Amino acid sequence: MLTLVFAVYLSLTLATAVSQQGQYVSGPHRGGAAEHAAAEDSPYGSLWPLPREVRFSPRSLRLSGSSFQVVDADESSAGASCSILQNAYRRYYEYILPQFADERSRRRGHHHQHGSAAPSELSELRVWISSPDSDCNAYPVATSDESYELSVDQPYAVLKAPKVWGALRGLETFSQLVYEDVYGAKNINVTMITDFPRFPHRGVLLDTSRHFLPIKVILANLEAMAMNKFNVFHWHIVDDPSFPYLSRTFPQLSQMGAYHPYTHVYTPADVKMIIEFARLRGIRVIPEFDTPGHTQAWGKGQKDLLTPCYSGPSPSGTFGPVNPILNTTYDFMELFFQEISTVFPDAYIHLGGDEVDFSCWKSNPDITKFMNQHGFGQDYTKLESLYIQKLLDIVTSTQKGYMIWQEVFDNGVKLKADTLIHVWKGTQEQYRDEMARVTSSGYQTLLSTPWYLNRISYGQDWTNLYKADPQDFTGTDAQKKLVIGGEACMWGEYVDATNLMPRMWPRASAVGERLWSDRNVTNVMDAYSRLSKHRCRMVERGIQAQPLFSSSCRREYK
Ligand code: CP6
Repeated sequence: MLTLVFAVYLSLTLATAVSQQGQYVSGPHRGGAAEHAAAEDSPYGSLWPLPREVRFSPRSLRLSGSSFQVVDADESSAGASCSILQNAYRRYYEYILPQFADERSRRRGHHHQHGSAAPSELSELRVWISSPDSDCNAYPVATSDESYELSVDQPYAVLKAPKVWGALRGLETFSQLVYEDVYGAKNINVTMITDFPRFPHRGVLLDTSRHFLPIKVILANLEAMAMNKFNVFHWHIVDDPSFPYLSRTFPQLSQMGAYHPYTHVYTPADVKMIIEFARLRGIRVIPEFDTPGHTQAWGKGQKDLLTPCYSGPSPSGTFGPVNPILNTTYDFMELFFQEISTVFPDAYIHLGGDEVDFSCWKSNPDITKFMNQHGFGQDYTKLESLYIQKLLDIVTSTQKGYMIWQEVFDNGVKLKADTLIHVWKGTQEQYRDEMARVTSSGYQTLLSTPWYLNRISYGQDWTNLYKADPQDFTGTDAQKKLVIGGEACMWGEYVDATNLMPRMWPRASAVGERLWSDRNVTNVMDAYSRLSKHRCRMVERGIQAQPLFSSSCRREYK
């Protein structure tokens, strides 16, 4: 272990962030992803989301482009065959020293001598995976360890993490510590960081049904998610307007239901690529196949799946939700979800269950007869629950866990104990009450209501996103522990590849910090300073993140 002696250091614990701001106005992170604005600089430079514990020394070290490298520590349980790490080293080297990345790839194999760094130079970042099993070849899961410790000191920095997932988060943090001086040279201050996430589920929802999102945009968004330490891509892949998922078992679903059967579909190879790209960044991919509502596009390629609506005594030619009274419906769902369970490696599938419109069911005489036979009276939530119950049993038999929108819980459907309830509705008061109800029933929950990024308004709405807290409700400690995190949602009615990224970033970053950092990290002025710089860094890395307010970046988007 390194013993770090800080001749002068500020122990900037979270509680003292506010009081010490004044002492550190000309802190170490002037420059770097520089951003020019009138507001006072944060003592934490451009770190986003804020780590648990940060100790900066004023002593700065130079990163030499010709010799700096990211390497496996000798003690590490992960080696050269660990693609997650090797891939991440390359990525972050390029972000840290873009002007040297090409040269470095030519020099590969010519190893720099350990310990030969000039004074005040940082020669290496050594990445040390300390657990015997690094998780190198695994997929990230809900319980993956994302903690890490980072010590930046002479002659080399050490990033120690039990698993590769923590190493990924730590590499991002390391890259955020690097700043550029007035001559354009890269520097980093002697720093100690201990970090781990507040919540295990930190998601972003993309809707690829209202508008088809090209693979390129999905990948760019995953890249931006990694910069903000998000770890779940909730892929709302199909819905009413289109069915872009190319199913091997039921190819006619996208053949008939996609906006275009060849150009506006996600092939099995596309899906594989997205899942692997996400894995390399420690991001889980949870697909959502929303039923029984939001299924208009399914009906185009699957005969008899949807309920025929009636106008008086005869069918009107329109269709409603999935038809819950036919055995063929469940035969289809079984085959379909068998496929989904093999295509998507995550242990969870999101099954939707939101916003079911009963008017079509009400119009259909066969449904009415079924309702009477089952003694459901006029209570269509009972019919909805019957359908969901059967679906949950089908999905359970594929060995998957499930997430569902809050309506399924509200309707009293019997759920497996490990079901995740996704809260998305209502006012602040209503969603707090809902979180309290869900957790008092013993279910795990995650929040999206305050984080609908598709809703926009004039001004700095990120502060509202930032202030929302998923544990702000009345309940016991045991209830609070059932909150696993939240998701920023980008519904696609008014969003496609032309406006997704600026609408998402840096607004989603506000949610990212809420879900990663300590709950006491709530200083909006401090956040503004760091987020402005973080936004410029995203722009430098090619992300079209929109500005927070009047400002400039050292390197504007090009
Ligand atoms: N689609 C689906 C949607 C929405 C939901 N589910 C939605 C509802 C309200 C707003 C935005 C989106 N478009 N399938 C709700 C979970 Cl404001």
